[in-house]
Amino acid sequence: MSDQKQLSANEGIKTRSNYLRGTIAEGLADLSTGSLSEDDQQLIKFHGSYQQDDRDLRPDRRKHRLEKAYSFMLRIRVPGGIASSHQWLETDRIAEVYANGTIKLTTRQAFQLHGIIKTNLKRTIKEINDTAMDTIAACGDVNRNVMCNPNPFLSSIHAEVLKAAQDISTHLTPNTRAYHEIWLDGEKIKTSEEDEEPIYGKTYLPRKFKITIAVPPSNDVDIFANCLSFIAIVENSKLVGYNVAVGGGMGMTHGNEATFPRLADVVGFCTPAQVVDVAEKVVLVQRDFGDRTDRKHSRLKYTVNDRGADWFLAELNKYLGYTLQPVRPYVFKDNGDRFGWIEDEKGNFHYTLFVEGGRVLDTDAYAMRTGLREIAKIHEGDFRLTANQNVIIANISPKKRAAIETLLTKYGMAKSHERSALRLSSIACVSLPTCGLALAEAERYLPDVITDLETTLEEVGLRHDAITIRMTGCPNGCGRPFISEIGFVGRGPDRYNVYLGGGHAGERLSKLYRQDLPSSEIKSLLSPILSHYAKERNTGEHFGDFVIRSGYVTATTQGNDFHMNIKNEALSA
Ligand code: SRM
Ligand code: SF4
Repeated sequence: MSDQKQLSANEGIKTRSNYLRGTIAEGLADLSTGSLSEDDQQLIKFHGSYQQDDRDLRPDRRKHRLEKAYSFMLRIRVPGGIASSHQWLETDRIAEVYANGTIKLTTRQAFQLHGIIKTNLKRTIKEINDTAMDTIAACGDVNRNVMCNPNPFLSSIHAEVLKAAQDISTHLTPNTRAYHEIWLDGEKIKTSEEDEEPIYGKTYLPRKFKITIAVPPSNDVDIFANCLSFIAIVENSKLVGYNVAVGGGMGMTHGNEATFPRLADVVGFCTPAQVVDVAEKVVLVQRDFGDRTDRKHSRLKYTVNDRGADWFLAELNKYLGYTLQPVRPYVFKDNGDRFGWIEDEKGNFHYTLFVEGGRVLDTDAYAMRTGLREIAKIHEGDFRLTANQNVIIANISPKKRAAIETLLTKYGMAKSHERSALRLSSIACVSLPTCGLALAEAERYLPDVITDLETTLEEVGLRHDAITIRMTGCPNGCGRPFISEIGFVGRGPDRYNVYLGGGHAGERLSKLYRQDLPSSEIKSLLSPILSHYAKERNTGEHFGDFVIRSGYVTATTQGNDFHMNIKNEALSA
């Protein structure tokens, strides 16, 4: 990008931060406020935390001239989404003691805790690290939690793929000792020369960076929405390597046509031995060519889009010093989870539990958090977080199955997989009240929208048909709404843009169908389309394909078509 343009403010913050230290330690000690300085609020993201405030409380706090109700969100990295029973129990305990008593399972297979006050932040991070988990690089301009298909069916392939995800995650974890110094009372460095970042350098990446690995036919980690993905290629029951995909992403800004969601391009193939090297070199190309002048244009998707996938591949090959092989064939069938019980090739059992909106909590009617805690106390296998915000109670030995089934029944979870296929295919981002960027509700509202639509589904016989449905409170796209078959994206209080026609396997972007729709009109808008689908779909035809064939929307193939298509549409109701 142009060298003439001024670097974005965050570049200065990173440069001055002495490898991410800033004045975080001093800010934590300042008891006169619940917040940190503005620069430290940016830096603390690299340590896995966001400063937030409870937006429900804002009017009252304002009325009483009080500082906003500041607290911190912590994101716990879980590479590949696998946590032990001990880690589950500890996360549950920490959520109770320091956070708001809930655990959010995120769309990137991580845990999030909300509502931690500043004075508790350090001990919370320390206790998370005591469980062999951490929060470093869960956020910030670095590589984030590496996702990996949690598939327990092909256990031998899965073990190899998970190892690759963990190796990539470790290799790309920032080197700075700031994290240990600030949160874990690690020894302080004497001069900044003692620290170095061999991969990232002093200013890290231009923007956040996201990596996934998928094992076809499941695309449950939504590879096309990520900066870099590896698609496992299995031939004769052996993992022979990975297709490499670059340049996906979701975030856009309403009214800014220079921003758009984009699908990743599949550009080549590498062997299992090359996978960490390829990940590193893709990061380096983005480090060196990504736009550091405009944070709305600084994700890898824009580097690939502006210069072209062929340019990117050629540059990547130069950095690698060898040439990626041609892409191998693969097929994705869906991007959802397989709910309920399954038995794997070794005779172990796995139960995928539906967790609405990814929020693990107890209510009067449903003590899911307690139930999962009781299960974790006896479970000898692991917990696998899915990128659809659900959890697999995985690797249950035959002798433990009955006891776990009894607990699932006792706490009302045993039939979670019998909900409507629409609900089981839903994702909602956090949104209000904690997300500072939310324009409308998501996690607290999508369940009601689905309840409304379920009456139509029952009437027209679609209860068991999986249609992906996702809602986000703003167009940043944390629930990946632009690749779901039905997507709602917040515009303002109680108003949504409605997108239709995403691919059932997350392989196609959706299209804007209605702009700024009042939430009260969602059911009347969608029910006739669902009825039409029930009557006139072809055998096996997915909803996203049907709405395109029937002319509700036209297909969007790539991010830069996104707004062009919007302009071509008659969007008024
Ligand atoms: Fe996200 C920012 C929550 C996955 C794109 N995201 C945020 C923040 C931190 C708001 C902020 O910056 O102040 C949200 C915190 C809300 C809260 O109260 O907890 C937030 N994002 C989430 C989570 C928790 C949503 C969820 O309900 O599961 C997900 C955490 C993932 C994780 O464990 O790391 C989450 N965010 C995503 C995804 C999906 C994915 O990665 O597969 C995306 C779209 C993919 C992508 O990156 O393009 C996503 N989040 C964003 C963006 C837009 C980035 C962009 O390129 O424009 C922002 C805003 C930003 O970075 O400026 C954002
Ligand atoms: Fe917040 Fe928007 Fe992400 Fe939802 S999509 S969590 S509202 S940033």
